[in-house]
Amino acid sequence: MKKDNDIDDLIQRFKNGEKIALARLITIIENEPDNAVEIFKQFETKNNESYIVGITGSPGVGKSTLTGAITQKLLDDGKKVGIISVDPTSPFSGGAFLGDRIRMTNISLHPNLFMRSLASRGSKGGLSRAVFDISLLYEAFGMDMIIIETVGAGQSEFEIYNLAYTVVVVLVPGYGDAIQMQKAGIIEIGDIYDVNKKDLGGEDVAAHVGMMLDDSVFQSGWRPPVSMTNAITGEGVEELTQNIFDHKEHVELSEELKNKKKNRFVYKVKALIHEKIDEILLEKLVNQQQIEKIATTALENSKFKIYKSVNDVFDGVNIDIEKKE
Ligand SMILES: Nc1nc2c(ncn2[C@@H]2O[C@H](COP(=O)(O)OP(=O)(O)OP(=O)(O)O)[C@@H](O)[C@H]2O)c(=O)[nH]1
Ligand SMILES: [Mg+2]
Repeated sequence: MKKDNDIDDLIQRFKNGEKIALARLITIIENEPDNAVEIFKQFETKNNESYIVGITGSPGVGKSTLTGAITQKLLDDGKKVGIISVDPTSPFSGGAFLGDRIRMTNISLHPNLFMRSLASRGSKGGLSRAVFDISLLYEAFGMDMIIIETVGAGQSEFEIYNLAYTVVVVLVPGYGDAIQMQKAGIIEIGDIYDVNKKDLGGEDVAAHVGMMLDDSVFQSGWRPPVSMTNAITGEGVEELTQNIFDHKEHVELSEELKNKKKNRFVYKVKALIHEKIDEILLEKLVNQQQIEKIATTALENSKFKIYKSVNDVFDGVNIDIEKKE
């Protein structure tokens, strides 16, 4: 546990808008999730709202470059932006992060921008916890827009559509045919599609996506638009950014935003309850020492008994949980 006055001081500086205090608080929450309660308690009266955009797509399609280009536009409009980049391919939190850093150096010093990269492994309490907690801190910090960049759709530890209000799916030329896209579940999750690297072609990919969208039914009344960009030169980025704002307006005018916000919290509450249940059960049923004992006994005697030994833990246990009213 951090000393209370440490955290108090950081919170004060955070409330004064110091980016360095935001960075420290993120680090504390990532490494010592138990401190989250202490930290978030301080924001009880705050009710800041950020709009959350998810940018997803296969490795190397240009998500970071695009994020940089979109962010530049938002900063030019005087918006405060928080970025969270998740890189599941990097085993080290420093790895791909460095590359992202280099691509974004020209804007990363902007006073209205804050960015954080996360490796998919290594966050205590899990990746989805870290992403959520950082987004919550960004909201407390007064970000207008939060952009979450994550590889892939559906394979990540957390699903981007549980957190973001607008999901942008980024594709590239030569992505493959419509069937592959459908198999990858890509057509279901995007609110917006973008074919990046248009300098290398990609009209066929855009046409395929368009055709598939034409065949789909959109109950929300929003038909995902398809744009083409060159993230390096910025060509098409204006249109993509406009699409994001159009979708934002669409969800704001309907009930959708309310549902999305609720979904984001339902997802989080479930995760937190799972954590608590794990904690309680481990405490009541078996402690760490007993777990280790079962493991060593199995290793020393018969490793094939491991299943039985774990089952034995539950043998005759009466899990009598009373429901709170
Ligand atoms: N030709 C071309 N190259 C691009 C374009 N956009 C990005 N790139 C390049 O594609 C490579 C990958 O770009 P990133 O922005 O790192 O892609 P990413 O999707 O964030 O990559 P990961 O986070 O590693 O999955 C870099 O070398 C970029 O310079 C584009 O529009 N055209
Ligand atoms: Mg990236």
